[in-house]
Amino acid sequence: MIWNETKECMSREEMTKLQSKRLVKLVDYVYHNVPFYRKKMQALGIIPADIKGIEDITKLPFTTKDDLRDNYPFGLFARPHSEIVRIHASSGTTGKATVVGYTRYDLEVWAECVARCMTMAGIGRDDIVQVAYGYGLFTGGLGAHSGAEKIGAMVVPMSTGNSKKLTDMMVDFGATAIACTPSYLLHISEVLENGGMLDKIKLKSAICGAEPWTEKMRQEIEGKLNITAHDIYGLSEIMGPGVACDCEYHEGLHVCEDHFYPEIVDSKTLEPVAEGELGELVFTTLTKEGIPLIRYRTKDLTSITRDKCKCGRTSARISRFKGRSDDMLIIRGVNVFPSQVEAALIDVEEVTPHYMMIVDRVNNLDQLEIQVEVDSKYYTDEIKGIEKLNKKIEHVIQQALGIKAKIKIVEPMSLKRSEGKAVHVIDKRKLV
Ligand code: DLL
Repeated sequence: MIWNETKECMSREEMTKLQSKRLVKLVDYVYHNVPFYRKKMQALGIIPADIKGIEDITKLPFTTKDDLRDNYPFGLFARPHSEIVRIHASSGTTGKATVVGYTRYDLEVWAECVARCMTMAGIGRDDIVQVAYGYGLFTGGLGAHSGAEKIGAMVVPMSTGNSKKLTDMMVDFGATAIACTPSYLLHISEVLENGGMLDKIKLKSAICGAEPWTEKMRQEIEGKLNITAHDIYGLSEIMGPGVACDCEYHEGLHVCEDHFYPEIVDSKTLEPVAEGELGELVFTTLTKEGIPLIRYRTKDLTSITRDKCKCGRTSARISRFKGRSDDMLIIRGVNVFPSQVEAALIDVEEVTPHYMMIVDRVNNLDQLEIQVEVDSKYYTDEIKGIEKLNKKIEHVIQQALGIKAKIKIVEPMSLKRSEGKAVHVIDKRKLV
């Protein structure tokens, strides 16, 4: 099959029928192969025969990250070890890692889903793709790698760790596509710019994900590198990268919903919300063999639409992520997402989109300091008009967040660059 010439074009009715068929099979499968689900269903008084189609999904219990941790490492696996051919794990900053296992079939489905995403990003077999997500237990590297191989592209498995080598090879090999986190791509663009290499690259497309980023940041990256940048989403519990991706219209991410059934629920009541409303994304893996999950709560906040996209694809689309419910900071009673700071700073010409938020509590009052890096074009020993710039950013941030923040302008390239998922927050309130 030639991947860059196919589109997923099932009608909604056909898709619902397929999802129903797969859900019925899945429920029977987990009931008989995963004691955790059997017990959960028994506690709710449900047997597999009660689930007759996708409309019955709300009868089923939710699964959380804690359930994976409580069953660490292999307790939720549905197949014996002899059939599991790969393990990945997400590190997690707290608690035990969550471990996932793939059968050979799971790896095939994964490669196919990533191949679909790459196709959406305009990448095909004539492309040279640098994969600059980390290889290893993190799903980014090997996930993107197998999708790029599936479409027949020439894959350069860079991983992370050496930006100079990456940019040199980008030029020498004539790489036409790159897969990495958006914050890393922003850093790569700086390395290219500082090395005077921007006009030597042949890059045309990037497929970025693994962390929240704003539409403005996407456009900023496109402008800096003269490419199209696409948003790819996924999580290790469900599969890895390739669960969803945006097409050339960038109006939401198309979900591979024949394999991963999406729901959006209110994270407090756990009731489904209406189409177009913001809520927590929940996934049921419709075809996974190794570690099938039912109604897995991702904690990612988004909305969904099932309207046909301008590109012709009929698959459900989720909106760009606002962040995770557990990334949300409550500062002086106001809900704040780091992505709001990113969006606000992109409008300020004199600074870069690199920032660090430091939250502390002084005399029982929350304090927010935002360190912002001045753009090298505007940097002098004593940045000219620093007070004026400070005031300007203070104002922009207050407008965006609804609270005041202390702004600290720092020198170009002084904030730490990340090669994987960027860290934008230090919450000292949690450290005491
Ligand atoms: O980050 C898988 C991945 C790798 C996705 C490469 C895309 C590209 P985890 O380490 O398990 O897996 O982290 C999953 O990262 O629940 C989201 O909170 C966040 N995330 C992933 N992609 C996006 C995205 C990988 N495009 C967690 N936008 C998810 C916003 C994202 N957040």
